[in-house]
Amino acid sequence: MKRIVTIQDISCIGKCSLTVALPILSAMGLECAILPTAVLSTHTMFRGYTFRDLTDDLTGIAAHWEAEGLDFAAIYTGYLGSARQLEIVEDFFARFGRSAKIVVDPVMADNGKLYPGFTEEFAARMASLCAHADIILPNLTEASFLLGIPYPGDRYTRADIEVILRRLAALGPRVSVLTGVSFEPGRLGVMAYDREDDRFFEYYREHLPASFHGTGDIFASAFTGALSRGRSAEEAIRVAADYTVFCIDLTLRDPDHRTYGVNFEEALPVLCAEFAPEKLPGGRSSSEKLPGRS
Ligand code: PXL
Repeated sequence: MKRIVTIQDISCIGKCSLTVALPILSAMGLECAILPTAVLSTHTMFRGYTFRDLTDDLTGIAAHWEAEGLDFAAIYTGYLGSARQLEIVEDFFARFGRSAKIVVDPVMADNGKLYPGFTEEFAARMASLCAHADIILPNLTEASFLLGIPYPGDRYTRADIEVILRRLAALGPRVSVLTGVSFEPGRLGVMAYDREDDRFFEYYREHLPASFHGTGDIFASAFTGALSRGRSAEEAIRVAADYTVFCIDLTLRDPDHRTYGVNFEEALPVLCAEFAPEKLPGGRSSSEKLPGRS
């Protein structure tokens, strides 16, 4: 089994960051180590959240793992809370990045605005972190802050998006995956650019009439999982977009749904099935009942 590590916060309530990454990556058949950057009572869209900064623990944890000779097939970073944490993560890439695919989700903004606590200076530092990544996964707002350009809102053409993707590629990553792109009413999706192959690819689904926190983390987790299980970046985008849309759809079907995050839990069996072993012990197929159940 491959081991990967994800570096982001624990929002105790909120269905985002580590509380979605860990279950999703486990369901996809990956050992998922975690490097928690902070513990918050909720994600930052609630008012009055608590915040325990774990910056001082990160280097010691990394040094212990290095002393143990541990390595990772992939390193996946999400929400990082300060410029100091970006520096520590850069050091982590230097220690463990040689044999690992590095996926950076530059979590910091959405809908044209930075999340609470983030600054344009932080965004510029995040752009430097992206230089070390194999793949980056910004939404359109984050891409604008990374590049220091105005957020285009919904007034853009395919040519504009191609320019943005080429400029993201110039930061350094091989593949830039831009989420939340729409060229047609009712359709929303992802457009990506592979710098080495000089190739664009894209995938769109129906635009469901709601927006929830944590869906970017769900997409990034499922994407990193699919990539780590051997799928190409293009296939991983499909897996991740289909799973994310399924989670949103399930959520909207429940009139009593939570407002702070989506129902990714009841959608997990879809991912489990997609990545199930061909044969279970005793020659059972993965669709059969567990041993011992009648
Ligand atoms: O979903 C991204 C995210 C992760 N972690 C924290 C957040 C957010 C988005 O608001 O507040 C703490």
